[in-house]
Amino acid sequence: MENKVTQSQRLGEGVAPAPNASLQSISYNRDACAVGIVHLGIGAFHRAHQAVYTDDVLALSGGDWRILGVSLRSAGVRDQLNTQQGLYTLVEMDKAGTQYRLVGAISEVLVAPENPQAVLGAMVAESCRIVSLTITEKGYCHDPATGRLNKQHPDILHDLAQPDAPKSALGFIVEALRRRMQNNGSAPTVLCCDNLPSNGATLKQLVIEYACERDPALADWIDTQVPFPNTMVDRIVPATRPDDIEQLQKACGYQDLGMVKAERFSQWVIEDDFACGRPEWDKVGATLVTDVEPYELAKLRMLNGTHSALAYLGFLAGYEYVHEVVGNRDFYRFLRQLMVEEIAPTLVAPQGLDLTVYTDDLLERFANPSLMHRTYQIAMDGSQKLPQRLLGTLRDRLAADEGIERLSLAIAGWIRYVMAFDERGGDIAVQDPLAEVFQRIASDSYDAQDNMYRIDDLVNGFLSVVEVFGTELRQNSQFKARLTYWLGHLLANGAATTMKIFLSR
Ligand code: NAI
Ligand code: CS2
Repeated sequence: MENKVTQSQRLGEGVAPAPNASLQSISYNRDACAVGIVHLGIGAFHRAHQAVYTDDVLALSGGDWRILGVSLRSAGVRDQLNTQQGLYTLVEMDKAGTQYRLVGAISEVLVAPENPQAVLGAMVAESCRIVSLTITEKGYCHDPATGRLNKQHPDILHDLAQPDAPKSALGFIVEALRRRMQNNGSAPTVLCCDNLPSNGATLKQLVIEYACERDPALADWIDTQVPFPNTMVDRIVPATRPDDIEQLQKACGYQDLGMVKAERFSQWVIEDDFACGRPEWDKVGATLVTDVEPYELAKLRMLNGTHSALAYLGFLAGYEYVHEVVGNRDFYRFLRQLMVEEIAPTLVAPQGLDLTVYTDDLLERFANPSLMHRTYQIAMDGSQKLPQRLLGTLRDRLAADEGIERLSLAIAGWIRYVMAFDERGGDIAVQDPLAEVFQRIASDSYDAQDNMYRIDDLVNGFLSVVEVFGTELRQNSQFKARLTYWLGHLLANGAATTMKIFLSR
């Protein structure tokens, strides 16, 4: 049986091991289940979330729903998983302890840059009934403020010039759909599982915008034939660190370079709109609904908005990990007030969700010390995250003439972070598609003679980045004033002292 693991050997080498009681193994015949899903973006989150739900369905009732993973960028995960027949370990950690389970839903991984035709072939096959994605917010080649296609994105320019050898997810999806239309084939469902607002609808609009550039008739076919259901996805899945691999080896007796770790909590809310079937995810804990919006807005604003706030302010204060930030009493109080006083009032809670209970549940999840979730990881790609995490909330608060102090301090924290130097004089390696733009704004706002930053220039410069802030926020005098005030404090006093100043008001 391929699902065996061996003591002090790599997972998948197939030698009968000494059974490890704490390791939940595969309980179904993987070879009896054909591939039915092609997943673009075979990263940690997919392997700890959608693939686990799908693995549970296969264990429950079988079916041709195995997953062909695709990396559109690099060979790392392919090299980790293909030598172990797609098998990997999920390590679930919380205060109740640690659980280990093998996940068998993934059949293999393809690396698109090495063989784009193999990826297209898998997406075009009639057996492919779902194309799903977790390619990060920046993978959509869109303007984060408007959700519209960035037609000047290098990958889009490449794909329009070489449509049969695409680089972008949009390029792969549209070329595959074109071939399926030409073959008079069935239309798959395209299932976005990224943290985007109205993620399915946003992706559909981007796909149609791109398809219009190639063939309006194709765009019409996609518009009428291909479902793009919205989803809300939630599980905290930090990037795997070398320590995690070592700890797994000590616990289970084998090396698994493709392992992933996650909190025990997991939630998946899916719009039930599929063209040619889906796994029975509702039988294994997912929630199928007609309207995902209330769930998605609550999660993106309450969890992700607060995550981003603590990532920037916590990193600046010198905290490497999320649990350390919420372990600081000042930061804990600030984050709880941010959720209760400024975010929750903008929401209509999904049926059955008490937003105050949700607030405390989120803070408890953030406090999980086992995850070792780095503030630096959450801080990346902020230009692609802020619009749906903090700026939508800000706009609603301004429209309601309600207070924006905590939101302003959080956004000031992001500006201070992307200025790319920390509070101890070190550099911050800002990971963001617009990092160079931010660097230029910061340097243009620096007064060498006085050895200080002109804060008005900083604020005006950052608010002029329309891909993040759109066009109207820079006109809002209240927001500009409060952003200027808190950015001034962060530059003069640092994040920890600024937090004390905030709480003492
Ligand atoms: P990861 O870094 O493990 O994987 C990212 C995947 O996206 C990789 O396969 C990478 O090749 C691909 N990718 C990156 N840039 C791309 C681009 N420009 N075009 C195409 N593919 C690209 O990250 P992880 O943890 O899997 O998260 C991925 C996404 O999943 C997040 O950005 C978020 O939208 C969503 N998510 C993540 C959660 C988490 O806790 N990690 C929880 C909820 C949602
Ligand atoms: C995090 C999310 O890295 C980040 O930006 O805020 O990945 C977060 O862990 C998930 O959305 C939780 O569901």
